Amino acid sequence: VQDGGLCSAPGQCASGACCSGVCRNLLTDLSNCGSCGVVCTNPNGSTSCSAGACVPVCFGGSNCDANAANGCEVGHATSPNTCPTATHLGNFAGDMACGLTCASSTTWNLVSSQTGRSSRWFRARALENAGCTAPIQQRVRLGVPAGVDYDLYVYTPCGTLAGSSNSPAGTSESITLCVADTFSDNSFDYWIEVRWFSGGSCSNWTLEIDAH
Ligand SMILES: [Ca+2]
Ligand SMILES: [Ca+2]
Ligand SMILES: [Ca+2]
Repeated sequence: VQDGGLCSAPGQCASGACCSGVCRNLLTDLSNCGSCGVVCTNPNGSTSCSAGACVPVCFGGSNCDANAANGCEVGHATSPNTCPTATHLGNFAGDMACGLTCASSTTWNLVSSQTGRSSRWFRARALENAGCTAPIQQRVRLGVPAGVDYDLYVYTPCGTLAGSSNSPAGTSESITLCVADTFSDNSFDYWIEVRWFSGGSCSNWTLEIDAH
């Protein structure tokens, strides 16, 4: 019996195997690759069955579980949320000068740290706490593993770009936000986009927010 023909036992097939009553070529069949029932899939790229093994090609994802049959199961390109549904990380002090004596506070304090392997949205609020005349600042940094290119964008508010950082693959990104002090409350909200650009990695990016 030739491939695609009905069979009732493995020995009946001219080549390949008898899978669920049909002769299949286990060397090339995407739905029976290597053995009956092994399906080659890839949610982030393409795949093929070659010499009885699934061969995924990643695009916007990575194969991190050593299972070629499910392809590049970690997706980098697709974000689980959007600017309006960004994850709120908190309210953080932004005054460059703090306290009763208005001492300078030019050092940065790490106030939030996040990790991930896909594009992602966050938001936070920079607070003006001191009456001193000093800019309100916040710094956003993105650590990027080798082999993948993520870029960093900040918006105030959604849809209005306030800053971007677009370094090559494997290179960290950084954006400093600075608002001049006036007599009114200069606290401000900002939205952060971690956006995959190219490449892939099974290691996490690390997003860090520095405040004063
Ligand atoms: Ca996999
Ligand atoms: Ca980049
Ligand atoms: Ca003010």
